[in-house]
Amino acid sequence: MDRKNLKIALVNPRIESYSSTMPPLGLLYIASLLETNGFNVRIYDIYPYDDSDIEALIQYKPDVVGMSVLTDYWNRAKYISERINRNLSDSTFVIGGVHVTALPEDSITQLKADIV
Ligand code: B12
Repeated sequence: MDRKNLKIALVNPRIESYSSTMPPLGLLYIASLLETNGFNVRIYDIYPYDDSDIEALIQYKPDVVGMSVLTDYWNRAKYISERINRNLSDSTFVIGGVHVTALPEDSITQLKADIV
């Protein structure tokens, strides 16, 4: 498949905290590298209080979903990953970030991801 036709969505499972108003820099680094190499990337910095951003992600039908997980984000990440697994079963689901780097086996099992 042509790189430009591969739809990649990067997901930040945002929670409410004073510093969570910052953009997710780690995901943005990944997005910039992918764009430089010709890939089509969208960032979903998911609003914590309703599911409209999750619905938009599902409607987009990405080929690859990459979600970043800090420990503080765990419950929200679990909720979003359940929606991804239920509605985007054909997408490759990749997880990364501080929490899953520390606990890769537990994370890939609990979030039912394809790649950690
Ligand atoms: C700078 C920093 C901040 C800044 C900027 C964060 C931002 N907007 O990205 C501010 C002050 C805003 C901040 C806030 C918070 N932070 Co902070 N922060 C850091 C710090 C010092 C460096 C992070 C960084 O920029 N790393 C460099 C980038 C490149 O790494 P990265 O984001 O992890 O992403 C890379 C990889 O992890 C990986 N990756 C990440 N996601 C994904 C996803 C996929 C699919 C893949 C394949 C790879 C991948 O690839 C990325 C590129 O290389 C670290 C401590 C440290 N020394 O690492 C703490 C740290 C990450 N923060 C931490 C915490 C708890 C928070 C807050 C939740 C605090 C709070 N309660 O509000 C918030 C979260 C807000 C947010 N949106 O991120 C903890 C996380 C602990 C944990 N177990 O999860 C850390 C480890 C500090 C600590 N020791 O407690 N933080």
